[in-house]
Amino acid sequence: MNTPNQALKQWISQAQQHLSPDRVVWCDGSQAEHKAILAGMVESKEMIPLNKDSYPDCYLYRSHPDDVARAEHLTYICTPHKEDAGANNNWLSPKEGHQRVDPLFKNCMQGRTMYVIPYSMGPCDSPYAQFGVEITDSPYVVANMYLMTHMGKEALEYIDKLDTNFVRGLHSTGDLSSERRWIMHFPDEMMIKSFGSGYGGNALLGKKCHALRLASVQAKQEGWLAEHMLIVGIENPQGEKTYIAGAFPSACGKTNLAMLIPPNTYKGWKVWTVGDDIAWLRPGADGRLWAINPEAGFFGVAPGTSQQTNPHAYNMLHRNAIFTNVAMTPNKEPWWEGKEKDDNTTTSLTDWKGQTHTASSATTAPMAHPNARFTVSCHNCDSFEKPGKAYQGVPISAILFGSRRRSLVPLVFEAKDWLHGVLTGAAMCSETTAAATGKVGVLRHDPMAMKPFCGYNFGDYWNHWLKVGTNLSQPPKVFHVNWFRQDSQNQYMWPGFGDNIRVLEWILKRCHNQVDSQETPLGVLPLKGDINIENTTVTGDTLNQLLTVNGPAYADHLTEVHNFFQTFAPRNPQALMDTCTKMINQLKNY
Ligand code: SAT
Ligand code: MN
Repeated sequence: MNTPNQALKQWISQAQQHLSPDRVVWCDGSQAEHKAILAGMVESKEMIPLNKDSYPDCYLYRSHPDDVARAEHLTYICTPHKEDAGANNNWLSPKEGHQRVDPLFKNCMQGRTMYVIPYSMGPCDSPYAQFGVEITDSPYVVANMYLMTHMGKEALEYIDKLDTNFVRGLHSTGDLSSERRWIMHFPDEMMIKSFGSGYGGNALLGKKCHALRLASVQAKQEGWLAEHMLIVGIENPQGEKTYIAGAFPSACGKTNLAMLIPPNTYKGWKVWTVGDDIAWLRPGADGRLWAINPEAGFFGVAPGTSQQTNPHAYNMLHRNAIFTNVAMTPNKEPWWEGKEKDDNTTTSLTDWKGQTHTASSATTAPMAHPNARFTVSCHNCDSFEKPGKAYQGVPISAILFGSRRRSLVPLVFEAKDWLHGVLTGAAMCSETTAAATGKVGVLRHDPMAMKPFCGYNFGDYWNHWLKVGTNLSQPPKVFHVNWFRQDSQNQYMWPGFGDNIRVLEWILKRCHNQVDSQETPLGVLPLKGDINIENTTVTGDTLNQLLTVNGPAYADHLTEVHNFFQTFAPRNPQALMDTCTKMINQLKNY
């Protein structure tokens, strides 16, 4: 393929010289190309075709066993000044960043194919689309980018006219050694260099690297926000749609919330899926915040996904899907923990590493990796709201911040105003999940669910959030939710999934000024009886517990949060510190 874009031409030719691939393939993004890539991987035994009848055009991919999640400790932001990356990021100077990875890339594609993937984040004709080109030697990446982005010929036509204004992403799986694995971001150069991992978040460079880490820096400069958020439209029985965006850490239910199906008693309610992972939010001329989903597919966590927990997701996985690190049944169907209700199948399964288990080799280890994933196009999803021509996005009425907290944090509360909302997001702590390498279940600070994804100093980030809000005449209301509270028997106290509509219903009523509430020092809480628990197993007593604010314990938590904010001094906003201090004092005696 040819391009009149001199900057692109030059970069590709430099890359080719440095990487020494056997051949270069420009991806056109056609279905025929996608099929051919998959067929090639079947031939080389990198992909296993799944059951043709029950899972047509579905494939299983098994990654290297040490390459199953994002590697946050190997992910760097390379800026001239360390303070611009902030204590929330690993930092190297751009010079050191390049020096660390460039030698690894030298001749790394000898004997391999170098794929050139032009892509757009957001529909190409959207005024908010951003373009990039990823170079990779991984056909798995090509196949996933086909599902996750708008890639190929059309994107290239836009890039042809862009001069240098596109992101350059260089990726090679290398030898997959975790000793030689780096994910480097160069915001000033709009460049990413990722070496040594084939895993989604590390290798599909349009996703976390471009659409969050680099885009967050660009958004700060241009007055918008690039966030780790789902976007949904909730339609009530009167046919009115209200859009909300929700920030939750990885593997905390964004996909489930984005595809929620209300219980039977919620007749006439419907949820439309706009996005499940990333939102680009811009102030509109009307003073509201407008959001687009820059992605074209879903890269979701498979374990736990079932006909009960997420019917839309479950249904969309039965055709044109790529499964990564799931288990497989003898008739070549994908399998994971929690797929079928009460299914305890562990024998005769082939686990995610390719080991087939018999009764005698039964093990308690999970058959699917806890971070096993599916990749599908958005168009597979029945509840997907298709973007229109020259797409400008949807107006956001509420922002949810959600963390995974077994104790302390109530089911829902509303922030008193934008400043308090920013504090609520910045104060988020959540238990770690299998989406990143490291221990699971450890409580850590995860402001706005952006700890792994904010491409610059959190202090500057919070200032930017405050600024964006003050420029909105109709800012979204901000809420905090926690679906994950547990009782003394470690049982979940809230049913979650489809029943979360009960909390969303209250949130919507708050957005439309249809329900009263009670003010507490933590925030605005529902009045007793305003969260509908009819036809659930939740008792009034449990709901009371879920909506109780433990003042002194919360004050302790916020004292720790205050210390955390302090680590971003002098860039942490004073207004945030003051509000936090005020809340601590009020909560102590509440
Ligand atoms: O692996 S990804 O980063 O793409 C998904 C996630 O962890 O949020
Ligand atoms: Mn995510």
